[in-house]
Amino acid sequence: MKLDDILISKAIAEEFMKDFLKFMEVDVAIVGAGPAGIVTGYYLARKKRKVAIFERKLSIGGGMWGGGMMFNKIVVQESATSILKEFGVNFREYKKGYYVSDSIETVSTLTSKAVKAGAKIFNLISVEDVMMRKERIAGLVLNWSAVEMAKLHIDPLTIRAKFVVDSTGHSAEIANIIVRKIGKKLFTKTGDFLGEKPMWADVAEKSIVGNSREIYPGVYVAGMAANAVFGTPRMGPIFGGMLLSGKRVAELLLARLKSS
Ligand code: 48H
Repeated sequence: MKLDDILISKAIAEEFMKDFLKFMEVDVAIVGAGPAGIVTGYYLARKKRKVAIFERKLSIGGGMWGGGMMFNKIVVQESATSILKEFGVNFREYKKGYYVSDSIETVSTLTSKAVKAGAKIFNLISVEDVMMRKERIAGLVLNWSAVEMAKLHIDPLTIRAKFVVDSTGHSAEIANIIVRKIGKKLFTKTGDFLGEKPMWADVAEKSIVGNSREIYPGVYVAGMAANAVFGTPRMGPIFGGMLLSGKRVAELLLARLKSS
């Protein structure tokens, strides 16, 4: 059989567009495919929720690939090893309570499991704004990252979501958009974005699951962004909190979706 160049192009364009149209209305739209966003997507998709993850970069996995300072190992504490086990990621005990896994294996396994569970990941798309309905966020405003990078004046497209998750990491971009455009109305002590505090792994990892929750009607925060929103320290290259945070937000959303 002779290969037809045009059929190859049509296959890509048509199949992508089918997916894009299918995921224009979702239960949960997740911003950022770092470890927290991927884990959130996995637990939602596993329960048959329609979930799309939008990632600005070409690569999936956020800050996990590089481990700590490009030594591509990550540390996970005891309380999160059950998640590694559930995903089938290999790890070994370094010292009592400190477990180490290969960052490449971890990112690729989390991603593969999330996609196979049904979470749809769109890479190279940046979320530049939110869609608002009354006092609630009801969707995301998307553009190609290439448009963003080239600073082209091209209008975005919009998707509808029952709930949005901000898992954009240190920058907590969705929380910042809300404060900038809507005012100090986050569910923090002052309503403001409180900002990440300096390194303190123990406090950071103990706080992150509690910080992983709704921050504005219709918007939840997971991962590093959760500590940034609530003014809690960073934790360095220990990733248990990211996994536990993603799982926690998925559990909260599953309960909300059930009751809505
Ligand atoms: C689309 C976006 C947008 C946008 C950002 O940084 P991440 O890996 O985030 P987490 O929370 O899953 O994991 C944090 C961890 O990697 C980390 O940085 C740690 C533990 N640091 C501790 C420390 O002390 O430094 O992933 C976020 C993803 C990235 O891939 C971004 O490209 C993406 O979100 N993203 N995607 N639209 N507006 N903003």
